[in-house]
Amino acid sequence: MSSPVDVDTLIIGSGFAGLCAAIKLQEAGERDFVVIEKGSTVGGTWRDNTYPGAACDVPSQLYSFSFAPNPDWSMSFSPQPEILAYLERVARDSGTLDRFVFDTTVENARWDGGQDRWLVSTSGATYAARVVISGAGGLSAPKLPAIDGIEDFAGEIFHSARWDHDVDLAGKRVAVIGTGASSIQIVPAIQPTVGHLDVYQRTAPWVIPRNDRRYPAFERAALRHVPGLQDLYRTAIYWGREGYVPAFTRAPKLATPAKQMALANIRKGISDPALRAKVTPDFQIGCKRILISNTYYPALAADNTDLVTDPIARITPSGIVTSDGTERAIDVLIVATGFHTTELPITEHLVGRSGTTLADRWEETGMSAYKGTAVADFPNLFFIVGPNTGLGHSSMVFMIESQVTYIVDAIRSMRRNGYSSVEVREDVERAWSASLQQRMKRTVWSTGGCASWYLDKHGNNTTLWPRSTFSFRGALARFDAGSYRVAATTPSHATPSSTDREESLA
Ligand code: N01
Repeated sequence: MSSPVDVDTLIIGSGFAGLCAAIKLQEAGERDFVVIEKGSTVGGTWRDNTYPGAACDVPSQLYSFSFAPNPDWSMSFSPQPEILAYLERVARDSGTLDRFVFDTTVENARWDGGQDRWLVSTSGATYAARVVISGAGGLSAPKLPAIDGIEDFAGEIFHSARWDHDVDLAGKRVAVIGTGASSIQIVPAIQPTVGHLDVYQRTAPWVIPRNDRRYPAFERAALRHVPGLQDLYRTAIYWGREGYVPAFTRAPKLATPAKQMALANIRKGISDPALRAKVTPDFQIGCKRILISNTYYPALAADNTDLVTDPIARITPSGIVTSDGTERAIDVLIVATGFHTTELPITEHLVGRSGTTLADRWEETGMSAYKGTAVADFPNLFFIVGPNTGLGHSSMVFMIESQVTYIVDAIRSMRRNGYSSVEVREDVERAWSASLQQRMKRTVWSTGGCASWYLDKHGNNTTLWPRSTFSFRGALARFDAGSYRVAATTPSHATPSSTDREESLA
């Protein structure tokens, strides 16, 4: 076997998270890194989700890197192709792409305590990395429903995140299972094309209007040329969104205006009282992700659409049978049933200091990580978009940038202080998680009367951040070595970064 490629930092994934880490490491003078990416290009979830109607439900002025503003967004909520093109451009302009290894999957990463290195085997080379950063993302592994007979379906079948563009839906009998964020974008996009559409709803979501608009040319020109204007947009959107936090975390009654908007959205889009009743949720708004659409309800009300609320009993080779015994024949089955969120798949491949995979450790305890970033027993491993970093109201890019600041500071601090490993103290991690779970008790996600993918099998919310995003940023502003067990560098690994070398020559 050939010897591993020595690298200082190995980043897994090249979506917003991995790309941000690469750019910020480079800016910090840390040039000895690789980015391992299973796909053929950057973009992560924005590369994989190409379904018709895919768009962001956070305004792009905020859902973009603070250090790479884009005055050319065509809409206030950008469509997926524009976001992907943005990420590709940012990656190209950053000058980091030569360190990206595409079409390569991380198969196993094992901590070698003797060397204070991660031994990372991939479908290509094997690497010995001082630090591993996982930007593998929370929405990367599609979840297929465990429905009897699904594997016997003889027509076309695909998940929303693996859209099969070779399948022509025109005139076909199509079923969509699920009514989450992906489905409510897909349904109105395909309803005018298909012959007949059955939408299988298990739980009705709350859907408020999407106040989207096209940016006229003069506004885009102003955003490009007027100094500070884009920052102003971003700041206004940020604080507008941040204003929703108390409604989720402390006082769900504050969401009453949103509920009124959602009910008005139903009345506007649907005239049939029976259908209105079917789509009206029976839990508190905010308990599940609040969705935004002006076109979803009209698409459900269209003549060629049926909303099916009887539970699915089984799938046959030619259709779907509901619990009342009705079989609806279909040609194409679209599965919009979400992702594995509370058991991040990458964790099956990460083996820590004590020889246990992170998946096994979390199987017992549920997901937890100090500051959503570091886990005891897994030295020199940092997560981006780790446990309890998700948001329902604002931009994940803000959270990603906060975590990357912390991680880059950790790496620089390791170098400056000669640490060969840093491992968060178990008591610190436990106290962090206990305090988050304590806060969770008052949130609408726990009290709102719904079951959601935010909650794990123990009933704990291990996905969302239950405070303001600026408090998250504050908590991650600097690497706090005191919360970690640190080990001193072995001489062979005491390599200064390029910047440190430059500083020491100055
Ligand atoms: O997945 P979901 P998604 N039988 O898990 C139903 C992000 N996102 O892909 O509610 C029948 O939300 C399930 O029913 P229930 C965003 O963070 C962002 O739509 O569990 N139905 C639900 O209706 C989002 O939250 C954008 O009862 C079954 C649906 O499938 C996340 O991705 C756009 C079932 C799954 O909804 C996931 O969204 C799209 C079964 N066995 C997505 N199993 C933006 O705009 C599941 N369901 C940024």
